[in-house]
Amino acid sequence: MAVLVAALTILVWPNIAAAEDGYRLWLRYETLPAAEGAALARRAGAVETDESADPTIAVAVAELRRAWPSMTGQPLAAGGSGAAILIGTPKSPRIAALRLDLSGAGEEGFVLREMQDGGRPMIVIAANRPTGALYGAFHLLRLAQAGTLPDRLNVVERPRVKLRMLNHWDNLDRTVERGFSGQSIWDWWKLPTATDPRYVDYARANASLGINGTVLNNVNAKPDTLTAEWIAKAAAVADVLRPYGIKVYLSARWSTPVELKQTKTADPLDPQVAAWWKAKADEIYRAIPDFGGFLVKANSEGQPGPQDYKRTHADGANMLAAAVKPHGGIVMWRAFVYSEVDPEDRAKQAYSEFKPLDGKFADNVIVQVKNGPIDFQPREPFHPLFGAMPKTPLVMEVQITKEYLGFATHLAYLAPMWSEVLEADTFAKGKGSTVAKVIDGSLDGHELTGMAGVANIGSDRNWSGSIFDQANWYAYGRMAWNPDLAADTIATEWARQTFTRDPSFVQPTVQMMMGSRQAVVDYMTPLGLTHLMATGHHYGPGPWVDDLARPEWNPAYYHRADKNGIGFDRTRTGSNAVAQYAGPVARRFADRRTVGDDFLLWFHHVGWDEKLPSGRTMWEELVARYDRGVAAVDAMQAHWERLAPMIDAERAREITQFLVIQKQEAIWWRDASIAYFQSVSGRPLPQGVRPPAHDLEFYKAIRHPYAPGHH
Ligand code: GCW
Repeated sequence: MAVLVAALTILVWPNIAAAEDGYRLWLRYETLPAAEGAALARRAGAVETDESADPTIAVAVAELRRAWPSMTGQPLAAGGSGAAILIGTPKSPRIAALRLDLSGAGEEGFVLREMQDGGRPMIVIAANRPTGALYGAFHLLRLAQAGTLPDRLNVVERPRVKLRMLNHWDNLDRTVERGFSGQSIWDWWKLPTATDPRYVDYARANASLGINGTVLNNVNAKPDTLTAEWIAKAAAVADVLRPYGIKVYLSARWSTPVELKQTKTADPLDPQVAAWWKAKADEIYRAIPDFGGFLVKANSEGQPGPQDYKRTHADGANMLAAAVKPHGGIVMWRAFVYSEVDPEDRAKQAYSEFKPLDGKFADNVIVQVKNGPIDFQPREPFHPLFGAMPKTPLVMEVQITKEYLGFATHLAYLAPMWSEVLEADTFAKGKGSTVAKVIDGSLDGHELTGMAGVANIGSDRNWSGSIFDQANWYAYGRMAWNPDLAADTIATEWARQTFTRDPSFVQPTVQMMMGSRQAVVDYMTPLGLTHLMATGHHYGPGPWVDDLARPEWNPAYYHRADKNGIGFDRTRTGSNAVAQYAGPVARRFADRRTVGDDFLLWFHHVGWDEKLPSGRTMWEELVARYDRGVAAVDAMQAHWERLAPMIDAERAREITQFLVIQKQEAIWWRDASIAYFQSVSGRPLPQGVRPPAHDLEFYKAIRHPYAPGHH
C-alpha cells in the first residue's frame, strides 16, 4: 500500500505542482534560468534583519525567504559570512550604521541599494517605517521576477498617493454587487473565529502593489455591518491584514442608528445622532485600533442620506468625520449622486451638488469622485469635479471589476482608460493641471490624497474571474502608487511575472492588452456613445430600452437617436454640460472640429448624413466602428492562437475559451446595435457591410435573468 501511495505521489505530484490555475497571481517566483538563478544567489544567499519582532518586517522576511530560493533554485544560507539581503528601518543597528539617506523614501517608501556591510556584499532594503520595507521587498522581487534587476541596485521610491484603496462591493450574504469572480472573499459566516488562509494571500498580493486600505463591504450597505457581531468579524480580518500595512474601512449606511432602533432620526445636526456615531466609532476603534474610517454612499440611487433631513452632504460628512477624528480616522464621501426628480442632464448633477460645497468639508473628509461623470462606462471624459473643488481633497474612484466592459469574460485591459483620465488636463490652474495632479494633491497642496478601485476579487481560484482581469487589479495598484506609470510598462511587468519573459510572447500580449479596451469601446459604445447596456445586469446590448421608470436609466436617454441623427447635445444649444469644464476644455468639447472621435456623441447630436473627418457620414462611421470592434477581437483571437502554446495549457485554455465568448458577444453587440440604429436612422447599410444575423426583435427578446453580479 505504502509503495503504491508513494508511486502515485510521484506520478501525480509533479502535475499538481505544475498546475497553473492562476492562484499565485503575479507572485509565482518561478525558478530562473540556471545562470541567472546562480547569479542572483551570488548577489544574496541569505535574508537578514535585526527587526524580526516587528510583524511587518517579519512578513517581509518571510516573503523574501519564500521567493528567493524558489527563484534562485538554491537554498538560503543559514547565515554568516556571504552576500545577503538586509532589510529594516533605522531602528535596526545595522541599517542605522549604513547611514543611508532615507529622506526620499518618506513614510511609506523605500531605498534599495547594493553596498558593502562589514566587507560583505549586501542588497539593502531600507525604509523609515516597516511598511516601506515590506514594499521594498516586494519591489525587489518584482524586478527579479520580471528580469529587470539592474546590475547595481539603487532605487528610491515612495507612493505619490496616500490612500491606495480597494472598495469591495461585498454583501453580508457573500454575494458581490457587480462581482464576476465567485462569491465574496470574506467568509462572513465563519468569521470571526475562522479566518480563511486566502486572506493572507490577498494581503500579500495587495501589499506587493502598495495597496494600503480596503473597504470590506458594499457601499449599498446594511445597518447590520455596524453591529457588535459584524465589527468583530471586521476586526478579525483587520488582524490578518495589519502586518501587510492594510487598514480596514467600512461602508456605513446613513440610516443605521434609526434602522437599528437606537435613534429616532438620522438628522446629522441632531445631537443624539452625533452622539450615537461617536459612541459607535469608539466601539469600532476598541476592536480595530487602526480602523481607517467610513465610506458613504448617501442620497444616491435610493440610499438614505442627510438630504432626507434637508441637510447637505457636507453636514453629513462632517458629523461622521467628527466621530472618527479623535482616532485619526477619515470619511470618504461619494459624489456619485443623481436624483430621480431632477430633470437636469445626469452628467451635470454631481458637479451641481458638490461644487458649491467646496471648502465646507472637515479636514478629515475626502470626496470620492468616479473617473467620469456618468458611471464607469467604457469611455467617459474626465469628471468635471476634478479641478473644480480646489479646497477639497478628491479621491478618484475607478471600477476594476468590469460591470460595463464584458464582466470577466471579455479581455479588456483597463490601465489605458485610467491613464487617459489621469493625463487629461483640467486647465483648472492653467495648462498642465492634469487629473493626476488633482489626485496626488500637488495641484492644490493637499496632504490627504487617494485612489479607490472597486475590487474584482472573489472566491474564484484565479481571484479575478479571468487571468487577464488579474492585470487590472495589478495595474490599479501600480497606478495608485504612481499615477504616471505608463499602461504598457505596467502590462509588460505584469506579463513577465505572470506568464513568461519570452519577448516573443510578452510583446504581442502587451500589444493585445493595450488595444483591448478600445475594441470594447468600438463594439459596445463607439464615438462617445454611452450606457447602452441591457437593463439591470448591464450585460449585452439594450440601446432600444426606453421604458424604465427613471429617464436616466434608459439607454435611449443617452444616445438620443432619432430619424435625423444621434448623440447628446451637451453644448450651449443642449444641456450645456460643457460649461462645467474650464474654458479651454469646454471650448474643445463644444466645438465639433476639436472634440475628436472619442467624445463626439457624448457632447454633440450629429445628423446621420453629416460628413465626419474620415470622409464617411455619421451613419457609415457608426457602422464602421462596430465592424472595427469585431475585427479587433478577431485579431486578438488570431494572436492568441499563436501565443497560447507558449504558456501552460491550463491558463491558455481559459483564455482561449473566453476569447470565443468575447468574439460571439462582440458580434452580438454589433449586430443588435446596427439592427437597432438602422431601425431609427432608416438608412441603408453601407455597401459591403454584413447585415445583422437576426432582426431587431430577436435581439430585443434576449434575456439574462441569471447574469452574475446583479442583486
Ligand atoms: O455602477 C453603478 C452600479 C451599482 C453601484 C453604483 C455605485 C454599488 O450599477 O451597482 O452600486 O454604480 O457606484 O454606487
